[in-house]
Amino acid sequence: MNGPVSFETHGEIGVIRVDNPPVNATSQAVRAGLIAAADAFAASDAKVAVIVAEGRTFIAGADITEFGKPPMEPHLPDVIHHIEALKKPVVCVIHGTALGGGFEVALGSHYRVMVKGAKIGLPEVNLGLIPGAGGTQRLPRLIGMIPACEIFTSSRQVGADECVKLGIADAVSTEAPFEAGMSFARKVLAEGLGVRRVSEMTVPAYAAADLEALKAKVARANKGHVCHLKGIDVAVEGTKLPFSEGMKMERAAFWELMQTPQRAAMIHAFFSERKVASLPELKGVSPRPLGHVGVIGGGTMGGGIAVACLLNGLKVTLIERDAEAVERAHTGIARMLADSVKRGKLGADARDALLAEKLVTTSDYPSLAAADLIIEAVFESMDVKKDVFTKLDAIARPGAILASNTSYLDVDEIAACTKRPQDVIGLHFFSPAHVMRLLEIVVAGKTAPDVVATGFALAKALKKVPVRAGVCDGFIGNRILKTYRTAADIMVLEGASPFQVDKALEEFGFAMGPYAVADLAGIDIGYLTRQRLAPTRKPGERFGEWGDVLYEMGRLGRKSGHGHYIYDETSPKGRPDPEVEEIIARERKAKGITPRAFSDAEIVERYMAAMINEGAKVVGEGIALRPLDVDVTKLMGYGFPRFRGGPMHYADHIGLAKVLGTIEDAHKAGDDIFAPAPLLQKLVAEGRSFDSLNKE
Ligand code: T1G
Repeated sequence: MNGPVSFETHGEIGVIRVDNPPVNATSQAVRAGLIAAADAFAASDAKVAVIVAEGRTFIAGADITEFGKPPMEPHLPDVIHHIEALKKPVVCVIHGTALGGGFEVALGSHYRVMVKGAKIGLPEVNLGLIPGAGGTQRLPRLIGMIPACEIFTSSRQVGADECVKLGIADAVSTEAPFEAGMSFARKVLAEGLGVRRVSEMTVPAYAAADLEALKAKVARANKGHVCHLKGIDVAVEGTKLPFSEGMKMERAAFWELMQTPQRAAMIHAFFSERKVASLPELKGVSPRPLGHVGVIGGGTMGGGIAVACLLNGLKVTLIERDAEAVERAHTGIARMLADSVKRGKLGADARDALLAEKLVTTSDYPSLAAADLIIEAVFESMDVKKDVFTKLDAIARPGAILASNTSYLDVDEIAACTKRPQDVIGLHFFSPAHVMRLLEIVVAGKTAPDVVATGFALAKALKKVPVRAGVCDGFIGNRILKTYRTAADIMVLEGASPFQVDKALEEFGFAMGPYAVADLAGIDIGYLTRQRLAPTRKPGERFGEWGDVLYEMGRLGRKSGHGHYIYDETSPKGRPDPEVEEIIARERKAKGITPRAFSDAEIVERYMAAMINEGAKVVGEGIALRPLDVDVTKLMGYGFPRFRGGPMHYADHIGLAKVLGTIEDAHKAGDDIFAPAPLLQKLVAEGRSFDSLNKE
């Protein structure tokens, strides 16, 4: 047999081998190959078959590149049914991550052996789908309704030991995949084990209350998403029917979801998070060494960066200004690592080894002389940063990379205070730096290509999602944030309540609205930003100033128990403070504004138009390479709802002409933030989408 699936016999054991790099996705050729191999097994003298995959993982799912295209036979559910219906037993060997359709192939096998370290999962909900090849019908029969629904609605990966406990796996092997399969097949032969079809099992009894509790938890955790509860409904109702009828129900629901904008958005997000790291400028460019990282500043950001590096095997030397600050930084790092131990992400011994062997905290700059990369994470003041970079320039070894974690300052200006501007780059982490996956790689005018490549290599090492950004105030994320925050403020000045704005945007899918975010970040942050921007404001530029009033009243947001919202034991998540409306009313009056009503729809439309328009400016100016880079930035760092795919994908979905219309209408009031982006105008004139730029 040629193609990605082969069949061979070893004595009484048949081996069905899948080899479809990079992750053995069940492409059409794999599906057809599995059918042919199953038939070859049936026709052979082999008494038991092993399904095993080459490469780093068993089948990692359906071939997502086929989504959105006309489905091609054989369909995966039919392939799996073909395997399950065989009259001779089939053993599936799972290594790496058997996800989605890959795990469903395993469920259609009669036995499952997992290689140590292997995991299974049903992550379809991350793509706006549900398992579509029997997962909702077989898994509840195998392990029970509640654990099955928990697995496919959480999309979590389940390790081999837990799979044995749940009844998913029959054994865990320390052998390599092929040998593990052969050993288990010999056991099947020796014990005369026959076929064992999951589809012929019945769902163990479960308490309706447990199901309702799970549904409530899933609904809370996935506001706005459709697929999670749909999957539970199909699992519950489908398994009450004969298996073939349940499969029809699952298939219908799967194809219904396949047509939704949510599925298109989440597939866009999936591929964009990968494509964002592939840049033409990096082709063939090798990164510099990256074993030893220096961090300057042990505060929230510096400590978080140090922990991110330590958790990913890098040696860290962290500098603080004096012994007390060094001690404080070390304590902070130890606390974050202890939290990782508590959450089961790190063993206690491993934590101790990191602190003993991989971390040095000191006030002695010369200890950075051997560092490969030094990340400055001190106070957001250009003078302070220039002082640090001047020192670093003098002690860092030749070829060491000097990076700033600045969130908006000019990296060109920072580079210019060193003798090695080619070695200077911005690495903008997001707080908490050891948790948030976004990393803006800010490329200054003289940054060398291999320094850029090293920034991307660092992101990969830290399991972060890197986005290349050019130098401007706020780079990609914060620059766009400033615009849509101002758009929200202008709507509040014109009559909307900040609480209505938050509610409308949370209904749209944001985890939090802009004013709840302002409370969380700290009203003082907003105050300092307005102070910083004051000298550059144009006459007549409209912006909200009630935040300054709150600041002067000592209302710093969540950290002081009072901001736009009141946070106390009766309302830990915050309740609107009516006094804020009075403060805003006074500001409107002082500015001669007669308030008008806003609908929730208009709030969302205007807010999103401002975000999209600024995104188009950022792409048009080359600050972001492609619209997908803007999408990834907002998805990974600013809580943009994943089921909408990012602002630029969302713009394509609602139509760029509509967005431009909203912008032009808003611009009539004269606010610069609503000046139409030339790129948006160009695309509308040419009848093109933002996505058409992603393919270039
Ligand atoms: N289809 C096509 N290509 C895929 C793919 C897939 N399912 N998964 C990964 N790739 C590509 C990816 O684009 C990248 O390509 C390369 O493989 C390495 O991926 C019927 C309908 C498996 C954990 O959702 O979670 O089955 O950039 O960089 O970090 O019910 O890939 O190299 O050209 O992510 O080692 C369900 C999605 C599908 C799994 C490996 N399965 N993949 O992570 O490598 S829906 C998934 C992953 C389904 C059934 C339903 C990860 C990984 P390139 P990578 P990685």
